[in-house]
Amino acid sequence: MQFEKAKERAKELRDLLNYHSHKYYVEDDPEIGDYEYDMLQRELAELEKEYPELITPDSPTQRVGGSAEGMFEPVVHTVPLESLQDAFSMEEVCAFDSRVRDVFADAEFVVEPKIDGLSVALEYENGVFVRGSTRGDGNIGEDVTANLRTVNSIPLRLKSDVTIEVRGEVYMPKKVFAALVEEQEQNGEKTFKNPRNAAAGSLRQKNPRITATRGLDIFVFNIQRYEGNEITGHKQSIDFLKTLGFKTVPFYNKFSDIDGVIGELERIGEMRSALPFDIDGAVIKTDSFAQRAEIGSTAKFPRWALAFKYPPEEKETTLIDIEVAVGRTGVLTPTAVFEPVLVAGSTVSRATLHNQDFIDEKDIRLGDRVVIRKAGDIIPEVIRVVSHAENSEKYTLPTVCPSCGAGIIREEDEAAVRCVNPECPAQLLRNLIHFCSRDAMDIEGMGDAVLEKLVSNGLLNKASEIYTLKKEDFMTLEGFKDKSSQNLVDAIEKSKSNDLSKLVFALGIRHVGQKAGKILADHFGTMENIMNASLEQLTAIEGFGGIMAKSVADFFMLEQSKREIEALAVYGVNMASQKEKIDNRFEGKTFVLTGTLPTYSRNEASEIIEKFGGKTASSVSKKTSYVLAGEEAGSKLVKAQTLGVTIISEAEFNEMIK
Ligand code: 0OX
Repeated sequence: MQFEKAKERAKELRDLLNYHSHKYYVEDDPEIGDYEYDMLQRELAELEKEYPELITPDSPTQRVGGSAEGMFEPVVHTVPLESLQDAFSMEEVCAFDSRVRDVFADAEFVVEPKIDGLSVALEYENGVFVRGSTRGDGNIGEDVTANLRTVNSIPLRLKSDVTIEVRGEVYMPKKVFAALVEEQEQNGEKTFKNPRNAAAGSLRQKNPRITATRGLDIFVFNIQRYEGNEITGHKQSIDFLKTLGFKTVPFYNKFSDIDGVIGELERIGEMRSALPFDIDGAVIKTDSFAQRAEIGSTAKFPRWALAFKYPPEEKETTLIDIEVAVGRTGVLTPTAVFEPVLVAGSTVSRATLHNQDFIDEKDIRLGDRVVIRKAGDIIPEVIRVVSHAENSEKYTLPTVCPSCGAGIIREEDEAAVRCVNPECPAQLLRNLIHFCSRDAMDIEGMGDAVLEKLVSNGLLNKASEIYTLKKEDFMTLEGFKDKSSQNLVDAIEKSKSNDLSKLVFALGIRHVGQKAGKILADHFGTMENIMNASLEQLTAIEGFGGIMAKSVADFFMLEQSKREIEALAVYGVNMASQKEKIDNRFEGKTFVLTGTLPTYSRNEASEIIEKFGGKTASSVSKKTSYVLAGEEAGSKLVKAQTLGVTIISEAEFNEMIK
């Protein structure tokens, strides 16, 4: 390539890689797969090799891995956790074999799976686990001992009292990942993109209790430091690690020639999708430690090892249909329905198409030949169109709701289009399902099928009506007898005493997941306080974003929402948080804050007033109950004096809230 062209492309690649690296390491939200990233990185490395003057200090090729970040104590690795040189073709594998054989014609290789997780170092003193750390940049990592202790497959005591440091890969099994994503979706939380990101996020939790719930696992594959010197090769070392009680890489076969190695790479490639954990390749390692020492390392990688990367499996199929479903919040979600294909271990026939922008960007049309892949080896996605069907036309989402026929709108700054008809039956059913679900009102037995029957029989038109249902109503439904109907009535009754946080989540306010529901309930104590909260007050809550705050304020502004809450209250549904005992001593009182208070900020003082059921206003009037005045109070104080409004100091205020 010409120098000018190369220079331009190198800049483009640097920018791209830096962007994706930030998405991956910092935001935990990658946009492209590891394989695509590796390919870009490789292209840049090749350009830089041809034109070394193109290397800049910020080039992503100049960084081996992610660097350690503040939150955990740094750990200096006495033996660095080296990284591996990648290979993407069998030619590169053969070239590696030749390089090693130039030094040792009789070299033997061990091939093991390359687990797609996070490398960690585990230190044991006299058989006891004393410290665990992340790889970091290979030289300095982070102390994550407390979190690693929660990984059940990491032995806290070894079967022998040895002092040893080992290296392994912490990962999240595919099944655990799928369950976690489902849970996150249900809670309206952001989902992890793949098992590796989920493992990284879980291992870097500040609270080890959270890590403990994440089902992490480990495979140990290396001795970093060990005093005993009876071990002379890699295979033997893994056998030894097994006898100490470690869970080691599940297969590590030895081969004396490259054909054997290639056969094993192919065998692992075929097994890949059936394995219960993600791998992103296979590692080829020279077995003999003495030979390794002679072959040596470059500044970045050992010369005696190679990582062979498998491309993500892709399959071509025909797009038969695009189904459009109406979600709980009215969003129209298009789903591709294609001829079933076997990808990465299972047959898939559907994949989300997200929204109109996604469809437009890829120009997806009915009847197209499309390429399917599984993101993170799990979630099917359409990656591109191969060819359009004859006479095909651009696809546009329906302009009316497929469920109720009402008009569709697309809000500013949103990729989604939604049906805004509050009575749309598709939304109603989804809302009801959400309302009764376990994390919401937890009404056992009120599942999809029952709710669907109740709605289609006209017995249920809104969530509050659940509390008007009688045993006889259920008895009219097919399959319901005396006992099963009574069980449902009892479950409904029981849900009335749920904590407020469950009700807030159950209302299905956009952007308000389980966590936000709890924050609101804890912060305001009662439903009334939440309903009366101003946008300002909502925005000021810690852990509450502007979008959430607006969504809550908008929800409670609707007459329909107010009526629904009123009805729920009338039917006896609990409207108070159990966390704080409600104390409404300031009910009906309005405070005006002025000047600088000695210890409270304005926000803090307002929060206290609201917690006790009072209100704050910005200007003084005859209706003002108290003016809470601090230093340098100005015109408001004068006005209060003129109107005869009681003026109190912070000390007096403190007396009132005692
Ligand atoms: C893995 C894996 C990672 C030791 C020498 C260079 C790299 N992710 O499964 N790294 C290594 O080897 C280290 N082996 C592995 N199996």
